[in-house]
Amino acid sequence: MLDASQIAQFERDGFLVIPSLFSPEEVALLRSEVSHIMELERPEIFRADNGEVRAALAVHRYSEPFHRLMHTPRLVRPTEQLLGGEVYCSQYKIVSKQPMGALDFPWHQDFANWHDLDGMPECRALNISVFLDEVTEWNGPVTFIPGSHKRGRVDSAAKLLPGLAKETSLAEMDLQVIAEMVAKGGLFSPKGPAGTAVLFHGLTAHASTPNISPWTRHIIYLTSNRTDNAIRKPTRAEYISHRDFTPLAAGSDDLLTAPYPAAKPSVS
Ligand SMILES: O=C(O)CCC(=O)C(=O)O
Repeated sequence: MLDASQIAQFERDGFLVIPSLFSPEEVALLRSEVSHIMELERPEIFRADNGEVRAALAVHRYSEPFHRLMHTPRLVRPTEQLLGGEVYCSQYKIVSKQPMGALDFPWHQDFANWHDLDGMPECRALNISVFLDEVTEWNGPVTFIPGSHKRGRVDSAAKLLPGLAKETSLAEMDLQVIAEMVAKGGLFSPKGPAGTAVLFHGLTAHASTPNISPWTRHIIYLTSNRTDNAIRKPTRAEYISHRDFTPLAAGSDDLLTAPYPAAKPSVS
């Protein structure tokens, strides 16, 4: 659970970093699963024309460790606490930045797509991300504009990006608005070891540069939306914006490392 100062920080900045939320053992289990997932050919795995993976969506549907991860109380409870009620999983993905890769994410607010492409009524949704690799200034960290969520939804223009499914795009923000937000709030890129988590508001402006390092950068994103704010008019595939509005139930805290039926977790 978050304490009062963490909640105040989230409300002030629009994001909150939680160092070492997951242990090296838990991270190792998830990383070994990622290496299997990145080899799969499935519609949920988005690749650019040059073969670079941008993201693997709906990972809970084909990976038991990732299914368990989304039910760990360390992810579910802070989200419920910040959103003030029961939540369901509206999107769940691993975003990949391959060594020396070309893929980036221009400045955007996630709520723009949730609202315009999925019909989410209000911004009562947020992301919790977990680093699966150490994130440094070189491997394409996500950069946030502190306090930018307070400006509300701003104008954006749909931009097609390499490796995104054709029915989706990125809601790129206007450069002048970004400059004004940065003049007020500055820039901040959370960095740190694998296992670090970052919670961020659906209206917080963020972007990420390509990975210029020889190291991979995988980050998991669990997007949770309040069940009373479920999406009304989805236009994207179900594996991009989920229609199962069942509240996320938290399991036991050792869920991830508890014994698996097979000797080794595997993807199906
Ligand atoms: O992981 C990244 O580099 C950014 C991902 C992102 O901004 C998004 O999925 O909205």
